[in-house]
Amino acid sequence: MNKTNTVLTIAVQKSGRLQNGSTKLLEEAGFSLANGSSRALKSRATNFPLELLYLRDDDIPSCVAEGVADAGIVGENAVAESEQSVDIVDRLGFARCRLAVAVPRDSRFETVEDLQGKSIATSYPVILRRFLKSRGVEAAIRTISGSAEITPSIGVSDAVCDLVSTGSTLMVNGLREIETVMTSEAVMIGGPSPNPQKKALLDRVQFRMRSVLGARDYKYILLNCPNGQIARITEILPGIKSPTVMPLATEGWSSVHTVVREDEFWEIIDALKENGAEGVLVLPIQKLVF
Ligand code: PRT
Ligand code: ZN
Repeated sequence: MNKTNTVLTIAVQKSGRLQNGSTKLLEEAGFSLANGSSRALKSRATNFPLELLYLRDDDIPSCVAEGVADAGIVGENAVAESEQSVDIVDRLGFARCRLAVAVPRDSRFETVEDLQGKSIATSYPVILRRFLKSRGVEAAIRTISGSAEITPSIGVSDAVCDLVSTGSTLMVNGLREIETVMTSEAVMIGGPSPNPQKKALLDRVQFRMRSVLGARDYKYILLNCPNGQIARITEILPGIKSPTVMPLATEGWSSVHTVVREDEFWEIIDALKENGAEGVLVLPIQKLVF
């Protein structure tokens, strides 16, 4: 399979909000990651030619662009802020958040245009500058490495531009969101032109990761219904392929099995019940290979 000694290097966050999701995804994709010292800067998978580099998230895009790592898992916001030439090769669906402009709750500011001539504190000056330009707003950008939310209350800025997930940090700091600058989630990035051996390894890693990600969106569903309702139930079910129908021990009844997207399931459950479905069972799927 991997006859050369080529090893694929993926940079992941050493500690922080991306670390858990990155490790979980790689482990669910079947890579056994050695549990070394928490101070280790790299580790080798024991069952695949894969090495992980543990870095600060901000360093991951440049590390991939410069070829120190072949790929990386990082927030889309960090990729945009870095302006490095890397490709987003997969969207990973965790660490979802948005970069938003927020203002003091009682202020008169309603849109970013109201911040003309004002000051905005942020850790994302590159993205914010581009956003302000696109809206024709000239405002002073105060670059700060963290805790931007505190700056309006201590008189350092009129507004902030920071990451938001639940919104509770903004609320605690008396701030109100007025604009979404970008939405973000964890992404897999790749650098320019990997050699063919590395490309082949990266393809295998991506294939496995996509199988895990695909499975997260789908559920395996089983239900019982009278035989006379099978045709109607099958019409309602938006399965990947035609459902499996098996007779039950009870005369005149069948069990119907299929795979549906979780969001679709909630849309069809009422119609299933109205059409005679009983004992509906919904199970998680570990891997889904299309
Ligand atoms: O040490 P290192 O540099 O590696 O980590 P870091 O401290 O720079 O980043 P970290 O671990 O905090 O975040 C890593 C990535 O997680 C970010 O770049 C985003 O892509 C993603 N992410 C998702 C978030 C959040 N959600 C988030 N809520 N990053 C930060 N926050 C912070 C935000 O800055 C604010 O202070 O959480 C607070 C807001 O949260 P809510 O829930 O109160 O709205
Ligand atoms: Zn960081």
